[in-house]
Amino acid sequence: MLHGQRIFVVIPSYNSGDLLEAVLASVPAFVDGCIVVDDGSCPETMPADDGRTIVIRHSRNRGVGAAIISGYAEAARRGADVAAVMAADNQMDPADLPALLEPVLSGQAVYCKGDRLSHPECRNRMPVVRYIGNCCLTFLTRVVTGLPTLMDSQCGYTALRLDVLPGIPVRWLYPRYGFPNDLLAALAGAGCPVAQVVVAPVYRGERSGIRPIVAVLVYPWILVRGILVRMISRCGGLRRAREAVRLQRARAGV
Ligand SMILES: Nc1nc2c(ncn2[C@@H]2O[C@H](COP(=O)(O)OP(=O)(O)O)[C@@H](O)[C@H]2O)c(=O)[nH]1
Ligand SMILES: [Mg+2]
Repeated sequence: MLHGQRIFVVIPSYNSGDLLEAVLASVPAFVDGCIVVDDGSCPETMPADDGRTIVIRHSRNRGVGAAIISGYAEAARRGADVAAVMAADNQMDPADLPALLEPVLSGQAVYCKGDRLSHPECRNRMPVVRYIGNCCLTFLTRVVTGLPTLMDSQCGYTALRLDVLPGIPVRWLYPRYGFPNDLLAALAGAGCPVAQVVVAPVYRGERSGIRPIVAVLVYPWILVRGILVRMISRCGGLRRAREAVRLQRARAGV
């Protein structure tokens, strides 16, 4: 609990090995539940369900975006108000979690995302190809979403108010690595306020599942799709999402 609200962490996991254990151990004590979504990994040791950790499984690999959606749904079922997403490869610093949650808990935003690009150490820590790719995708995602000050569109460290989910066209969201871009497009389309806070870029030689050639070929398609997602979100989910935002702001007195 933080500020009287129930906080869950969703951890999408695919062949994460020992790193997952380190992530779970690092999740701060104020977090009420951790939902690990195992996505058809090769047989590996998964943590046992306990008081705080819940493991759900997809029988086949459906992608990181689909896993996050499953995690959100499970967290909402268990009464969470806000769900943060942390990767299973220990690349998200738990010390940044309170700052990431703050705009959502205070009612300033429905969604808050991390921004590694504005961190003073980013250029030293982030591999140069990732840095350049991220800057290009951030620029294009600004165009697609209409969020002119957006930074680090590729950051997966996020916090979302779960009561906006019914207003978002969830089944249209891209289920794999372009998910954060698509979710931003959907939230922008629904008029939901988005915040961002600077978080630490963590690179300790982890292997990314994103292959550069696939990214170059697939991301343009995902971004074009994002325009459609934004339009669908604007038309379909607008009323319910706006109502949720209004209620939340009224509750927080903003
Ligand atoms: N559930 C699920 N998680 C995935 C999948 N692909 C990646 N992930 C998780 O998403 C997180 C980030 O993936 P990664 O490949 O490291 O991306 P990067 O850090 O942005 O380069 C990690 O926690 C992975 O375990 C997937 O297909 N399913
Ligand atoms: Mg990674």
